[in-house]
Parts: sequence; C-alpha cells; structure tokens
Amino acid sequence: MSPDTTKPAHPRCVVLGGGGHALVLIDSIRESGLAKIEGALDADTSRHGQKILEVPILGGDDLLGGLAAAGVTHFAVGLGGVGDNRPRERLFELGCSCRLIPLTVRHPSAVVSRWANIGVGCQLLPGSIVNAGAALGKNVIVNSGAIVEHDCVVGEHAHIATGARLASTVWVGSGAHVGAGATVRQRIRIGEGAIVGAGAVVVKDVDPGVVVAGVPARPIR
Ligand code: JB2
Repeated sequence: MSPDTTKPAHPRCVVLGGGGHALVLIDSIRESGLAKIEGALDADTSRHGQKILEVPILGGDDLLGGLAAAGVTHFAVGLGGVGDNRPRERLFELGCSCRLIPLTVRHPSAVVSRWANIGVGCQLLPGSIVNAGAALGKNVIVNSGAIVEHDCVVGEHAHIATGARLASTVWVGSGAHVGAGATVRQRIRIGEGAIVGAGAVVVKDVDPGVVVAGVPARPIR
C-alpha cells in the first residue's frame, strides 16, 4: 500500500495558551505521543520567553502564520475557557485560518468507544469516558474524569468540565459549558452557550444562554 501523503508523517504542533489548561493539554499530547510540541503562544507578554512543562512560550498569536510557514502542521487550543467558550472558538478559527490542522488529543487513560464520533480538535483528557453512540462536534473538551454516556450529542466548542457526567442521550448545544462535577440526567437538552454551574444536578432542559446552578439546577441568570 502506498503511504498516505495527505497526512504529515510527524505532526508538529503549537499550543495556543500557556495557563492551567495548557498544562494538562501539553501533558496529554506528550503522553499520547501524538505530536512534537514546537512551542506555546500566550496573550500575556510577561510569559514570553518562559517555559511551560519545558515547552517554550514563543510569543503571541501573531506568530501563528510564521510558524505555519516554518513547517508547524497542527495546533491545539490550550484555553479552558471556564464559563465562556467564545475565546476557545475564536482561537480554533484562528488556527484553521492559518491553515494549521486542529490536533485531536486523547490521553492514553481516556476510554473512548470505537463507536463514538469524535470531531477534529477534541480534547479527551485523563480518565475521561466517551461511550458508544456519542457524537462530539469539533473543539470539544471532555476534561479529566468527565463522562459522556452513550448516545449523547455534544456541540462544537462545548466544554464538559472535570468530573462532570452526562447520562445517556443528553444533548449539549454548541459553546455550552457543563461545570466541574455537574450531573445531567438522561434525555436533557442544554441549550447553545448555556452554563451549568459546578456540582449542579440538571433534571430539566436548559434554554440557550441561560446559567443554571444548584440541586436541582435552577436558572440564576
Ligand atoms: O487569545 C489568547 C489568549 N487569551 C488568554 N491567545 C493566547 N495564545 N493565549 C491567551 N490567553 C492566555 O491563556 C492567558 O494569558 C493565560 O496565560 C492563559 C489562561 O490561563 P488560565 O490558567 O488563567 O486559564 P485556563 O483557561 O488555561 O485554565 C482554566 O480552565 C481550566 C479548564 C483554569 O480555571 C483551570 O484551572 C481549569 N482546569
């Protein structure tokens, strides 16, 4: 069989962001052996020249085009975007506009069914579970220890935070955030851009853009 020349043999990746989320992401990329990390970019100029897990913070996002021209092939969005996934979406579009490929990251400890559909640029972090029939759009984070049960649908740029649990057939709209340790009951719909507070238990549908919190979860904004 002739080699697939559409796929770079050795992905070379840049991470966008150099804070807490980038720490876990860089570790996950390394542990998975997915790509060589050439550097990180950060908006905070005081970080430039520093290192994160031995990865140099090269400068700001204005370097992206030059890095692509110099042979970097992939990017990974290193922002967690807690409570607002729009900056993550913006960085995802920026990376694509520079003709870089979104790196799909899967830590070796993540349990991901072969019958799940995983979009480009998704991040399946340590100990996460994505079961059969689940479908994740592009740039979704399933953070450490989070569970996406069978037949859930998670829209693009959404973030299922650390230890959150989606019971089966939950629908999560694009850009929504399900907070750390939250639980969402079967067949619930979480609207686009909605936020589920940490530790909430969601037993009713959440409208787009609404913030819910508590047990049982109620709208607070
Ligand atoms: O537009 C940007 C940009 N905006 C902020 N481009 C780039 N390249 N970098 C950007 N940043 C940088 O991201 C900030 O200057 C900062 O260094 C970093 C964000 O770090 P922080 O630790 O504040 O947030 P985080 O999103 O990496 O992590 C949060 O979310 C995770 C899910 C934290 O709450 C973590 O504890 C949490 N696990």
